[in-house]
This record gives sequence, C-alpha cells and structure tokens, in this order.
Amino acid sequence: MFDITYSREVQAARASGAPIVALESTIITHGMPYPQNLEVAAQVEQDIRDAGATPATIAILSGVLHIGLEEDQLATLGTEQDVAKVSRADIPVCIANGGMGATTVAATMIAARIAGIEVFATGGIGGVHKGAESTFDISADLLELAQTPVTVVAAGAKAILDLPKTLEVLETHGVPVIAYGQDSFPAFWSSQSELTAPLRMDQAAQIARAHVMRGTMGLPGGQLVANPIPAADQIAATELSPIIAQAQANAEERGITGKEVTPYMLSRIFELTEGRSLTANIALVRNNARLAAEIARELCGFRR
Ligand code: PSU
Ligand code: MN
Repeated sequence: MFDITYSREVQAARASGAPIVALESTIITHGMPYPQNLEVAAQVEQDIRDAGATPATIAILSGVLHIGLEEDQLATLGTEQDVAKVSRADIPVCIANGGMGATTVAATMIAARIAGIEVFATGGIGGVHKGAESTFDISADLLELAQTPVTVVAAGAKAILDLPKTLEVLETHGVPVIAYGQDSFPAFWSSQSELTAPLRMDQAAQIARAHVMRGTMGLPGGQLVANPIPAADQIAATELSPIIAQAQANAEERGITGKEVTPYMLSRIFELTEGRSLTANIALVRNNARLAAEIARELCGFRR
C-alpha cells in the first residue's frame, strides 16, 4: 500500500458524507506565477466552501499522496523550487521515490478516484496541441477522461491548443463534452469559440444525473464540463490569437517540448498580455470551482 493523508476538513467531510471537490496543484506550481498562485489557491478553496462543499487540493509531499492540504502545506508547495509536474505516467514514480509532485488534471483524477471524490474543478484541461500532426503532442488528460470516473469542470480547452482536434479525440474516446448554459464550446480566456459543443446542459443537477448514469451503465470514464468564463472577464479571441501565435513561435525557437510546453506557453502569454491572461485565468477558475461545488452537492443528493 501507499500512504494517503487527508486534510482535517476533507476527513470531516468524508465522515459525514458531505460534498467534496478535488482541485489540482500543477496550476499552482506550473500554471501561475508566485505569489498570485498561492492567493488564488486559497481563494478557490474558499469559493468552494462558500458554495457549500469542501475543497480537496491534491499533491504529493515527500512521497505521500495528500487529499486536501493544510495552509502550511499549500505554502510549501507554492514556494518550493523543484516540484515535479506529475501526470499519469509519473504519479506512481513520484510516490515510490518519496518525491514532491504537483498533479495535472490526469493525475488529480486518478487521486480523486482513489479517494472517492467524483467532481473536480480546474482552469483548462490539456489537449491536442497545435502542430500535433508532426509533434504527436496530445495531453494524457484526454485519455484519463476516457477511463477515470470523475466529472471535470474546466473553461473548455486553452486556445493554445487545437480545439477541433481536441474535441475529435474526446469523441473518439467516448468522453461527453458538455457546454454549460450555452451551445458554443468555450475557449478558456474567451467564453465562445466557433465550435459547437457536442452536448449542452443548463443545470448542475442534469450534469450530476448524467455522471451517475455512466456509472450505473458500467461505462468507464468521466465527463468534461466546459463552463464559459464570465463575459466581463474574458479576453476576445481576436486579440489573443496573434499573442498565442507569437508564444507558439517563441516556444519553437527555444526548442521547448514535452511537458514544458504548457507551462512555457502560459508564462509567455502572461508576459505578452502584461498579466491580463492571469486575471482572466483567475476569474475562470473561481467560476469553475463554484459550478463544481454545485454539481458535487447535487451528486450527494442522488447518492443519499
Ligand atoms: N490549465 C491551466 N493551467 C495549467 C494547466 C491547465 O490553466 O497549469 C495544467 C493542468 O495541470 C493540465 C496540464 O493537466 O497543464 C496539461 O499539461 P500537458 O499539456 O503537458 O498534458
Ligand atoms: Mn503534452
């Protein structure tokens, strides 16, 4: 076996059967600059509490899988220099080696499933990168959604990705992609894209019911809920696309590949937008946390 530690509040929620929402930690270590990363992590946890659920930020500290972090543990994670970005391939290695690891969407889903948590909020999932036809860069997040029964609330996929190809891969693997409250598949920093989402739902209860039905029918995998960024916080796609193209060109010039691609693109876009991409990113994560809490509460109602 391996060690799992639950935070005090997650332990209490588990004991009473209260709704819990998982949160990833790569967004803290590799997705946002210090000190905003820590402010946002604490704020998002509070948003979940305010919406009537318990937050469980997931990470590996000294080889121990943590489901929910105490304040000092969150601070350690957000300031420590060599925390690994841990996805499906790395999570057993990190635990076996006693390492420090921040979990991606894929690894957070795995940990959530182990802990019996069915709903997870993040910013954006990884997907099929632009140029994937030559680089083969397709995030493990997509295959995780196909096999691990967790409903993931994200603001669609980042516009640094190839969105049509990302939707195609999800479709191939039987992952339901549900736009919340609109027809368009949202594009992370922008609430709309030119793509129509395969499914649309307008109520958290519908999403919870569909989640339960997958399990009842014995189907593996989770659901992707694509929750649009609030209109007031978005950055127009027309404004972003030249910036993304420049960041992409810079990544190629610098020979960035593999798991460094997403963190590099995020920090370069942060520089090129003079921090505005981060402001939008924060707004959408908070928005996702609130919806995830609502879904988790509905799910608790069905399970009783
Ligand atoms: N979305 C964000 N910030 C992030 C990520 C997504 O707004 O930091 C992270 C997530 O942890 C996601 C990962 O799982 O990037 C995807 O990385 P890759 O493309 O290497 O699979
Ligand atoms: Mn990748």
